Amino acid sequence: MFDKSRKLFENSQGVIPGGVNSPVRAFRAVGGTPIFFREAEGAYLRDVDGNRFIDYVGSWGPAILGHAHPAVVAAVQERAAKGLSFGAPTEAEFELASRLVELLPSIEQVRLTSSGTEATMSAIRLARGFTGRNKIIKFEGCYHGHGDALLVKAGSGALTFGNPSSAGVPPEVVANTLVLPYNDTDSLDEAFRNIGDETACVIIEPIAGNMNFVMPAKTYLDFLRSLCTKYGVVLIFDEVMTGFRVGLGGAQGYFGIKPDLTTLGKVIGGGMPVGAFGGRRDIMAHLAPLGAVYQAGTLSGNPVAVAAGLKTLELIARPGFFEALAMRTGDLIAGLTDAADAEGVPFSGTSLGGMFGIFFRSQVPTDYSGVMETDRDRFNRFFHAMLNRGIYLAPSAYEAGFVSAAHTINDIAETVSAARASFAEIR
Ligand code: KE4
Repeated sequence: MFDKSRKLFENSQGVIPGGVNSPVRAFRAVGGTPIFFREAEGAYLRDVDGNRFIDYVGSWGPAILGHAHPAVVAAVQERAAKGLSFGAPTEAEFELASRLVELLPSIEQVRLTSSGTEATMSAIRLARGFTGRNKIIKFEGCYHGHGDALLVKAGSGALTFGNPSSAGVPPEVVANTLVLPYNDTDSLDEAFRNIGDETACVIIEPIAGNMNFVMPAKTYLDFLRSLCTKYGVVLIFDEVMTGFRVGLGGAQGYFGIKPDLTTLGKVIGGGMPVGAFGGRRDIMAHLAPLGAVYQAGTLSGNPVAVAAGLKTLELIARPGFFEALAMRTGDLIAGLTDAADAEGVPFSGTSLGGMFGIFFRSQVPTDYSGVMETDRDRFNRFFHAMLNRGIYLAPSAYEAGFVSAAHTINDIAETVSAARASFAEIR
């Protein structure tokens, strides 16, 4: 079933570390051999062995329209024929910036990058330059890309600063990064009382999609917003994953909370390399060439990538798009939950817009410790049972899942049927 993937994986490990260009693709969490894909269309992936899968990864979020949407492909082809990159301003990046400003009221100005990591790394440098402060706060279970200051694990005590979570990150680089429990107001209150005046920014996933799918309490985010305002701390919503995925207004629109800066990626590139960070004009004014905070990128605002992003944003802004997507995703979660119940497997699921989480645990977790209580071994067996039935889930128990506008009612039914058999297999 996966012979060619196995052979390709063996070969690629000779020239690419671990055979992959991003660790989560290596199937280390779930075991087995990563699947090498040849092509994709709509809700379906086709691997090098010719197997077809219904895709619930969607390139980790970007494929919200489904793969190879004809209008997006045409926009890319048309733009590419006029030149791939100029390293100079183009009208298209002005259009994309204008569209982001129009869609997210908290964004008065925005700068484009080529990845989410660049966006978050730049946003933190900007917050530090704007406030003149060095400390930053992030949360356990949240991931913001592989920028050094954010590769940090919680310190031993509640208020002890982080230690590197990766080799190659000097301790002094994360000595100013405090890691707090997610969705916990007491630790937030204590931290701000102790270091609020020295803190440049808080960066948070307003819905945590990197410890599966964890929705914080609105009161928690409201409290965070009020503390940042009180202490002059820049509130950064990292919406690289949630932006234009949970709704047209992102998580900030869903919760009705205005961050000072927002980072974006994934959907805004429609599958091509685009990231962005933006927000209050008075903060963005500190960016070079206007201000003293340096930030740059050869391919930032690349016209071909921007063309894919512009067309994607145009199509998802159509009336009823997110209502239909949310309904389809909700149908998936309801079907999976019924199937698990029927087989007596402890399971729970939740979703918002086109993003979902599934847990081998009876209740949906509300924080990192709750996620750690889920039955990871059972998830891994379920992952492979579904893979063998033509369903491609995220290869980790700690990742969110994604539905596209191309997923049909029949795709959901096929997925639920495969899940029923898979739950029976792993019971
Ligand atoms: P990139 O540098 O991978 O474009 O974006 C980093 C990033 C920043 N912020 C959030 C909230 C993110 O989810 C991400 C990247 N997400 C992962 C999926 N968990 C990308 C997959 C991968 O690392 O290969």
